[in-house]
Amino acid sequence: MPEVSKMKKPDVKVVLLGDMNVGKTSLLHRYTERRFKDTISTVGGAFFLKQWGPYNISIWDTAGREQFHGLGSMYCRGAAAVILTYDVTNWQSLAELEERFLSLTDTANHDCIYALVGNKADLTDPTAQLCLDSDVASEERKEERTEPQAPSGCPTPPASPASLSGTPLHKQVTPEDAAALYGRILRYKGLEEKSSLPAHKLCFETSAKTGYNVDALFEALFDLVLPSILRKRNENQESPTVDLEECRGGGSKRARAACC
Ligand SMILES: Nc1nc2c(ncn2[C@@H]2O[C@H](COP(=O)(O)OP(=O)(O)OP(=O)(O)O)[C@@H](O)[C@H]2O)c(=O)[nH]1
Ligand SMILES: [Mg+2]
Repeated sequence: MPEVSKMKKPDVKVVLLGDMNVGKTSLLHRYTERRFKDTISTVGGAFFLKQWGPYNISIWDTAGREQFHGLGSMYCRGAAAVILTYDVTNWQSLAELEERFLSLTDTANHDCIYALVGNKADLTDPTAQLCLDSDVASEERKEERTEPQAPSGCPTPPASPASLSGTPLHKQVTPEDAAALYGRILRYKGLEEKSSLPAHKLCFETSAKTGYNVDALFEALFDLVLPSILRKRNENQESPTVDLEECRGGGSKRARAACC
């Protein structure tokens, strides 16, 4: 386990929120591990620290199950961006964002950025079945080399109902539905549409399964939270915190052991 004092301090926090089964954990796996793997329903929450240039970004994956609902606002505290995730084949998962999850973001930063992400696009949209990310493609080719029977190119791993039947599933949520919800989120936050980022910059359709649009989502958000990072760093410079470890000097090891 890494020594706590050596862990990098996150500059900013990004939180994944949304109903159970929409694919939050799978999106995080796809982005951080470049693959789609089996998941189990998340308990509580977990975070991943991403180095983005000189900055450290913590990405929090939260549980969508109702029993963990109370934790949501705690995870959103101080968030610079929230990824509100739904499943494009499940209308209720979009409705839940407004009914159950939006109020949890009241604890986020006042200038928090809200992205709406419709995952599982591979089930409805042939273009999302194609793997466009060259990194993802090369990782998956590596995996294929260990499984000689797999076809070449960029297949979608384990078979889904859509890929089995060859017929795309019915898309229950359109980009227009997502854009309309984005407008309502701005109103809920008391923000003017004219002075906010437009819906097309913050509404994404993704596939954690094929990697479609996943890098584009995270990287667009990281670019957008840069002002938050710079502001926080400036604030820290203006009111620097005292490093107690340094002040303790030679006695620091004993003090840490006693404390923990
Ligand atoms: N076809 C397809 N299936 C997906 C995709 N993303 C996730 N899944 C599947 O959807 C199911 C749920 O995925 P998770 O990532 O565990 O969902 P979650 O939102 O983290 O769920 P909770 O942790 O319970 O809140 C799993 O069976 C995944 O394999 C996707 O992009 N396409
Ligand atoms: Mg999960």
